[in-house]
Amino acid sequence: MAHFASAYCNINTYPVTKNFFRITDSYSAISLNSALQTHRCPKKIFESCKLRQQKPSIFRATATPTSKEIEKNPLSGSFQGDPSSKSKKVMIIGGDGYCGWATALHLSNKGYEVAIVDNLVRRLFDHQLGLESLTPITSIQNRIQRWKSIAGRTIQLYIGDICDFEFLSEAFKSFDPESVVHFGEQRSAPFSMIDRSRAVYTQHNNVIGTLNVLFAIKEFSEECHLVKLGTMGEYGTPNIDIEEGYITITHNGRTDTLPYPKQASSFYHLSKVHDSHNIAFTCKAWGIRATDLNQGVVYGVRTDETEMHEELCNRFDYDGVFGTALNRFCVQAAVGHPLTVYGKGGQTRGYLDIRDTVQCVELAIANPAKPGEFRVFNQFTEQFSVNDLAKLVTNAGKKIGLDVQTISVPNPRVEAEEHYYNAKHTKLIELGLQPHLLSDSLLDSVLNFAIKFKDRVDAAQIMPTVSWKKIGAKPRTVSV
Ligand code: NAD
Ligand code: USQ
Repeated sequence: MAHFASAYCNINTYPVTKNFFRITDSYSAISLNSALQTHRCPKKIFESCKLRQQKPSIFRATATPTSKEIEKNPLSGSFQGDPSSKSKKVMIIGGDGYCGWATALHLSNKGYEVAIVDNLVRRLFDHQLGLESLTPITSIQNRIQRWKSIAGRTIQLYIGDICDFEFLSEAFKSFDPESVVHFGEQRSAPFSMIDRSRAVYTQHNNVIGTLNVLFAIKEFSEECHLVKLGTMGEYGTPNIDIEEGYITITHNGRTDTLPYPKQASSFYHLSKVHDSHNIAFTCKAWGIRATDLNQGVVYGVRTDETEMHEELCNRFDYDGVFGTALNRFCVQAAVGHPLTVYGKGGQTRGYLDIRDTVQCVELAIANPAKPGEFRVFNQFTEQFSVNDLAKLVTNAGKKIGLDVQTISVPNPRVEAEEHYYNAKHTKLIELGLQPHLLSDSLLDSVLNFAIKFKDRVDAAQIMPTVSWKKIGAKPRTVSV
């Protein structure tokens, strides 16, 4: 089955175009070149995407630096390596993305041997849709070189698509990971609801990519622990407490512990449900060891490592397709745009600071699942409704002199706007997670960060443009 993404240009502002290309696998992105050239794709992305037409591309930096190299480095004092974990090899799929980049640096700083696997498709989506991170981000190659010059640590880089099993096999055989952290998916619910082609792309990319990772573990690294990023959205908003992965049910006098019911509410969230089922099945059938991290909505941008140099800066999305609630609200407050509460604003979700994302992943790796075990952790630290977030940002904004307004936007999604929500999240705390809770000072710092980059904000990207109900089979090429 071919998987593809439409390259129709910006759904908001670009003119209608007939350009369309398929991203099938690494070898057949023939019209990709012309599409990228037409839209003046930055050279780095263009070159990276061209690589998809070639045989698996494996970029490797030099070996881990010697202690002498680390000593010479002015920042080597910040290296927090733990000798017992130094030999641990961790492959980070999706390591050029928001959660993946922060995690790659964090684990490298902690002494893990890290390899990033990424096809850079996220940079391409931005280009196609005319979006840009609030923060300027440099190429993955520059990021890795900068990290080496600062921390003296090598991160290996494998550029390619995990839906291409030949590429993934080469990466596995060459790096031989002990843990794989899988962030490498199309992760935006609105993106998956733009049109049929984006829905198909999302489910193909995510489900087949994960299936390939499972096969690669079975074939090449049977002992390897899979740490897979799932989502709290798999559970939906049931009218009972949400457990961590499993629920014990007594029915007609018999009792069993079963996977917690899933009620996802976008084609993206549904792809995660299917991933979870495939992983659970292969744990049972092949003895794979896996941890599904059902993560809530992530906010913030700074981690200890990304702060070390501007070229290590993480991406920060604020647009209506990839931007998530709290990050969007901080940027909206910074530029004087009213906070966009969808519908009644009672939608409640779990949230966590990106510094806790990296901690949780580290804890999951350091305490692996047993062979055959399919573990599920709910990865968030606090619950908020959208109205709660709007109030918090309004108050924090006032303290730094911002006049923050809120508007109720007709909800572009189909979701409960007032509902019960109480999700358990104790397993990562039991493993040692020390949460960074959303305090005034933290909100101040995210707001000030947004203010620092406010000249880069494209106000036309703030309002939502993707409607769950209006999704159609027809390729979406223009704004609604
Ligand atoms: P992101 O879009 O910033 O990063 C994803 C990365 O994966 C990108 O660099 C992209 O190029 C890469 N990728 C996608 N498909 C690939 C493929 N087929 N082969 C190789 N690389 C591929 O997303 P993120 O915000 O960092 O999210 C990472 C993971 O965490 C996702 O699985 C997402 O579902 C999950 N998650 C994110 C959040 C959040 O708030 N950001 C919350 C819960 C769960
Ligand atoms: N929302 C608003 N206004 C906005 C943006 C969002 O009211 O301007 C509302 C949405 O309607 C939704 C809630 O805020 O009810 C969360 O939306 P979001 O865009 O912050 O997050 P979501 O689409 O759920 O997706 C994000 C990530 C995804 C991850 C998910 C975790 O993009 O990868 O899986 O958070 S969770 O929400 O727990 O499923």
